[in-house]
Amino acid sequence: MSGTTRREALMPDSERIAADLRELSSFTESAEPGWSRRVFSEPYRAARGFVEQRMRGAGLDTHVDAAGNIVGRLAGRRQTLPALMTGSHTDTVHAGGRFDGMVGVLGAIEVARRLRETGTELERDLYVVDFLGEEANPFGLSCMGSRAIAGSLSRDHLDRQDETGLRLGDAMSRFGVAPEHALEMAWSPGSLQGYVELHIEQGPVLERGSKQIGVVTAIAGIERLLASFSGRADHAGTMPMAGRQDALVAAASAVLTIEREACGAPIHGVSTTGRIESSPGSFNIVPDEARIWAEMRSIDASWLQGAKRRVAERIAAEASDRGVDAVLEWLNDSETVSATTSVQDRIAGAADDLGFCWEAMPSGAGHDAAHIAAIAPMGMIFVPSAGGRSHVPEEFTDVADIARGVHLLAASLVDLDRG
Ligand code: HGY
Ligand code: MN
Ligand code: MN
Ligand code: MN
Repeated sequence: MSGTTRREALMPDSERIAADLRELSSFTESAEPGWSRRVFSEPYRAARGFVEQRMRGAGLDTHVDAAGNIVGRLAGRRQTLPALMTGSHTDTVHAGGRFDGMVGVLGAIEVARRLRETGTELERDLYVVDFLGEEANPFGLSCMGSRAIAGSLSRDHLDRQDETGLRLGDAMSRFGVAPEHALEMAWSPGSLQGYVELHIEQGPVLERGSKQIGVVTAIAGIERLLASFSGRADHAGTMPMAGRQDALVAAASAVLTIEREACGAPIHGVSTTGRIESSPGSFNIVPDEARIWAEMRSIDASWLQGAKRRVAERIAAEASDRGVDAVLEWLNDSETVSATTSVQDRIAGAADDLGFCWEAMPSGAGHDAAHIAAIAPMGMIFVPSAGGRSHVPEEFTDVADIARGVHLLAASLVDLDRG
């Protein structure tokens, strides 16, 4: 069968993908709007059971590794060759969408089905992975499972605590995984020929440009900040403005500093303060304590490091002018990572052969791919997000767009398999 015929033959079954997405989206934490399937939650556990069952139904041998990743394997002809890997995640943000991550896991399972149904036997093993805990979470560590596979999960990570004081390592143990072994389970560089992740774009670029496919060039680095402000409580009616040490105003000033810094980024930069808290929280008491949870991202690594430094200096100075102490704790989430040019070229070539219009673009969102890139040549395929919305109940990608992404994922993996 010629290359083109083989590619056409790998066209996925859209109805099957849509049915799987519907069923997976039924596992959600509450009656709130949107989808909530946080890492370690019961709906997450149940959803993983569904995913493992679908992997097996697609002919994948499955196991759960020490870090809690569900790993499915489709044996290739020559199993000593460096393997191929694809996958994504099935945890969600709180009140989020039903496509972020899911498209990459269910799409990869559909690829495995189509390879078997068309008798397309790969030279190499193909691994399909549902990575544990990709989303930001109360432990402050995203991409738990892909870090373990990449060998970048550390003991410090396992010691991170949520707001109840529960250690991440203990939460993993309660979930049935073996965190101690997760520290020693890294896949060796060279064990993988390539990793390709299919994901929704989560932004407006493809829709605005009327493109069907994004070929990802880089994944933004993410720096997260927990800033605490301590001032002095006073009577809100009697203390003159000039004499106040208002922690909440200092925090609000920091929020604007963080936003302004990103707005001035020369190439690419975004920043968000997702949460602010203050106490004592009464109309008539000047707040003496405040905290903000923020993050900054960029594909421009040097700008990101400079931005961290400038923001830290400015926040400290503005707080000091107000007689407020500021304590900043930075949590590096992930480094800026470039996709591998040769993998990008394979994806773009397959997209051309399939007649899909595509554009090369960076990812402002973080992904498991950013960590797997440490041990494998990495590429990502984006499909459009309606209105550019994600991490919200309105998140939507049309099944025809998803099917194009799955088709391209299959064709790209077949091309990579040829070496
Ligand atoms: O936050 C992110 O960028 C990803 O969607 N988890
Ligand atoms: Mn995601
Ligand atoms: Mn996400
Ligand atoms: Mn991802």
